[in-house]
Amino acid sequence: MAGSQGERSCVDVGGLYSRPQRVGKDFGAGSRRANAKRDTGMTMANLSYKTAGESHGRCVVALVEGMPAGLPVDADRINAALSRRQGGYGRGGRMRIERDRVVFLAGVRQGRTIGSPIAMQIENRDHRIDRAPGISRPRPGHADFAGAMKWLTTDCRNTLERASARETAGRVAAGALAGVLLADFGVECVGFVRAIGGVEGVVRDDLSADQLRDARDANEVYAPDAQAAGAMVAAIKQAQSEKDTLGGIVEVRVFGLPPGLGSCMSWSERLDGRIMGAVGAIQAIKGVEIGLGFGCAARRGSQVHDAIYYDEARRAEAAAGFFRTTNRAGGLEGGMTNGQPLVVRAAMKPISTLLRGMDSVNLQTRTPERSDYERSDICAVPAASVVVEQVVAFEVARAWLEKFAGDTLAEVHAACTHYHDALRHLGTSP
Ligand code: EPS
Repeated sequence: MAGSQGERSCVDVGGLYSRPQRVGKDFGAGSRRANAKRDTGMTMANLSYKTAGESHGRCVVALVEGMPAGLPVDADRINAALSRRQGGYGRGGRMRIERDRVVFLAGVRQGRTIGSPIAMQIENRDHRIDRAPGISRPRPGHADFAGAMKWLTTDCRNTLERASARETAGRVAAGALAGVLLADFGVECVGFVRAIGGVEGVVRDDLSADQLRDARDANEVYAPDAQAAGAMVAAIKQAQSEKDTLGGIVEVRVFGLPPGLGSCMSWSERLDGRIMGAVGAIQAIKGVEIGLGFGCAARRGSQVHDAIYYDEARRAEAAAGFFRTTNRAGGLEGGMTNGQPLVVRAAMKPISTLLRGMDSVNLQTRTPERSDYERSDICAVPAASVVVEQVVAFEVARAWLEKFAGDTLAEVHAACTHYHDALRHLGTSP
């Protein structure tokens, strides 16, 4: 049987940055060294990231730790994600000023990661934080009011500078870097817009990653349903003319995942909870669901769960021949991937800065006044689809490196190969 202790410890993975041979997506038979390392009880830094930066400060910074050495950092891919985040119909004047591009400050040599923390910087062209006016009439829905109470101030400026969705440029840079890792294993995350302002598109469940991406990229609201996309643009124009804002629903599908990422052994290891937490922590997100999500509640079990089948001819695929004809679970059972595409949806509230304002209170005088207005977006749902896509990518990459740990990319490949080899032989004689 593949994966015995002796077998694991004697196979070499080759040079530091070399990749073991892969056979299409079946990952072939490979080294056991990464697992041998895990058997020694050696601990490795978890993949994690932090961001720093204020909306009108000098820059946004993302600091990523735990990335294996030897990953070619595809700056074009990261910049493409940053540009997509800046785009989408409904954005305000700020996005005509900014030109988000990543600058690697640390962690990379000759185009590859070296295993150290990776610092990425995105410049803010509109940096004027010291000259930006104070805000004392909090915008309902924004962080203004709660932040003023928390930090005992009548000026909401400090709070809003950090609460601003400008910070999501850093999350996208980190997620896109994680996406570079995932792409090396054939895993693709595709985020798109499902609904804006009550206009919902129809998106078939059986689209491939490429089909989904092509349909999404064909219009300026990132909605794969072209007809609905037109109606979404019209809805945004209407909201703008009424000095109002719009929210919507975004969806992310992750293709090419093996079973077994995440774990049911501890609540904090469950991948569903980790994804929901990370997505729920994105600015303006008020709801997150996986697969059928809230739709499960009114159905019977037979209409919720996905029956299991097996096809010997598909044994070389990532799920080792096991398959489902439905994906209501959204690719997760027991907090672990089950070999189906991961499906995550998130509800974004409308932007809280309204041209028409809302009833508020002047924190200095405590008299009723309309809320403050600052230049803002009318609808940032298309941008949010990119942010959620990248935040999900990061959580998946973190789970990936937990299961397939390694100091170098080559070792991560070796661990992955070993697992797929074992999976293909599950339940059969050696
Ligand atoms: C934001 C207000 C606007 C948005 C900003 C988020 O910025 P400004 O006040 O400078 O016009 O454009 O989003 C971004 C800058 C971005 O990069 O997404 C807010 O108040 O949250």
